[in-house]
Amino acid sequence: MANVRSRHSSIPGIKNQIDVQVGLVGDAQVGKTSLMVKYVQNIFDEEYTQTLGVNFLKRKVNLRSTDIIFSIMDLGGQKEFINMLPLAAVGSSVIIFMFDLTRPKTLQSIKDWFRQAHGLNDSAVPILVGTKYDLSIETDERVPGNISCTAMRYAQVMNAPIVFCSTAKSIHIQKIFKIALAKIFNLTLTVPEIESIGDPLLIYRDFGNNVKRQSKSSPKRTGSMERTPVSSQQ
Ligand SMILES: Nc1nc2c(ncn2[C@@H]2O[C@H](COP(=O)(O)OP(=O)(O)O)[C@@H](O)[C@H]2O)c(=O)[nH]1
Ligand SMILES: [Mg+2]
Repeated sequence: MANVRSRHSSIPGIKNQIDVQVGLVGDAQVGKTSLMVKYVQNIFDEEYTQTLGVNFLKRKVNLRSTDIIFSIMDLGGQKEFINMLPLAAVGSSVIIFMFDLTRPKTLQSIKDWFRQAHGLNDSAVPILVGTKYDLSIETDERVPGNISCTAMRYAQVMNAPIVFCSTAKSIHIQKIFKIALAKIFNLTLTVPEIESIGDPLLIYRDFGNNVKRQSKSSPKRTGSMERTPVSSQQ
């Protein structure tokens, strides 16, 4: 089990504690800070405040008789903050790669984010998250199929669970972190998967398992992100 720090308590009534660091990466304005604030404080604020460098917030959740302390590291998305990437990637058990479902270019950038973060830390569980599901269905009622299909191919190559979410409408926010815990601690999750194109995808059973033991020749790594065209339509 990589990158988790645990403290066992021998005092009755004091729970064991495990620290789990989660790194959020992705282009500017995809919704990293919003996701972190929503998950930790249950607040969604439409005002955009640019994140400078790295922010972090903590949230405690209970897993059986253990307190899990999530430290969520939120990286500024501007390219000039790429040198801060080690702060979000190194030491994280989970790296959440985020793109905006209304801006296909932000999905294309995941290739770079993944390459760089994976180079710094190949034992973290990757999770691919498409944000602003509410906005993406506003005009069309369904998220455009091509971005869903491309994102699914990326998830396959990254061996990453994939989740579409909306911070504004509270869709799948808690589930992202439940999936993270399930993958780190090898737990069985009973949350139903959502695999239909156009729906808010939630696919996790086959991806992100045994990340450390994943070899380059693994059957999961069937595609290449390089060969995957991403529509540039906005
Ligand atoms: N409609 C909608 N807007 C969102 C959502 N998530 C983030 N935003 C907005 O997108 C903008 C950028 O979000 P922010 O969290 O600052 O992005 P960051 O640069 O990746 O940290 C802000 O104006 C947010 O209010 C969402 O799920 N739905
Ligand atoms: Mg931010």
